[in-house]
This record gives sequence, structure tokens and C-alpha cells, in this order.
Amino acid sequence: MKKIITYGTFDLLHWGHINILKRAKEMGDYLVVAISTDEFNRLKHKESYHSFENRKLILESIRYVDEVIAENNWDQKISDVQEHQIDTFVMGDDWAGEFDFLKEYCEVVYLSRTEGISTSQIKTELGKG
Ligand code: C2G
Repeated sequence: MKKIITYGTFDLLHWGHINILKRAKEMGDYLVVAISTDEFNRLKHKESYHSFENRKLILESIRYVDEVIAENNWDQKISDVQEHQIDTFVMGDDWAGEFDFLKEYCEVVYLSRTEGISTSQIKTELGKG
């Protein structure tokens, strides 16, 4: 069984998120998603509209997602890859190169980011409404 992992906040879930989750799953048989906790979001200088629990609930309902774990810090990726026996790490290419240190432990793939949509764009445009 080929296991894939990806990380993110996934707030105000949109089709850009679905596009990467779909493509990540298509690379293997089992997709683990590590979703940023509210505390870790603060370290990322992000504040989610939805709480960790609700973002986790939403992700777990997506057909491409097999398991959701918490992302608590920047430093857990190597142990996550080892503990979950991950074959491939996937991220959008806005992160290209940032996680190449994982190449010692698994395949690292950066997929093209979906243009024209983002959580911050949604927040901005709704704020104007
Ligand atoms: N994404 C995408 N296209 C978009 C928006 C997001 O492909 N239009 C991808 C991002 O590249 C990322 C994933 O969706 O791979 C999740 O995006 P975010 O929720 O914004 O996550 P981020 O803040 O980038 O957190 O340790 C890694 C971090 O937790 C990543």
C-alpha cells in the first residue's frame, strides 16, 4: 500500500484544496492529511475561521482523505513520515524546495497550486460584501 502525506490549515475549504487532495490521493492508495492545530496556526501567523476540530471533521468527510492527524509544529514531519510509513510527501508548489530535507526519508513532490482561489481571497472578498 503506497502511503501519501500532505500538510495544511485547510480553512474555508475550497476547490484549490480539493484539487491537491485529489491529486495527492491519485499518487497512491492511502492519504494522510496533517492539519494545523489552532496553536500551530498562530506560529504560522494564520488565524482560521473554523476551529481545528471542525476543520478536521470536514477533511475526514472528503473521499480522498483516509486519515487526519494534527500538525502541532514545524518539526514533526520526519517522525510523521517514519511513524506512518509514508512513501510520498506532497505539497503545493508555493512550498517548492522547503521540505527537500524529507528526501532522505520519502519521495517529495510539489504539485502545482490552483490559481484563482485562496482562503485569504475568500476572506477579503467576503469582507467587502
Ligand atoms: N493549495 C493549492 N491551491 C490553492 C490553495 C492551496 O494547491 N489555491 C494547497 C497548498 O499549496 C497546500 C495545501 O493546499 O499544499 C493547503 O494549503 P493551506 O491550508 O494554505 O496550508 P499552508 O498554510 O500552506 O500550510 O507544514 C506545512 C503547512 O502546514 C502548510
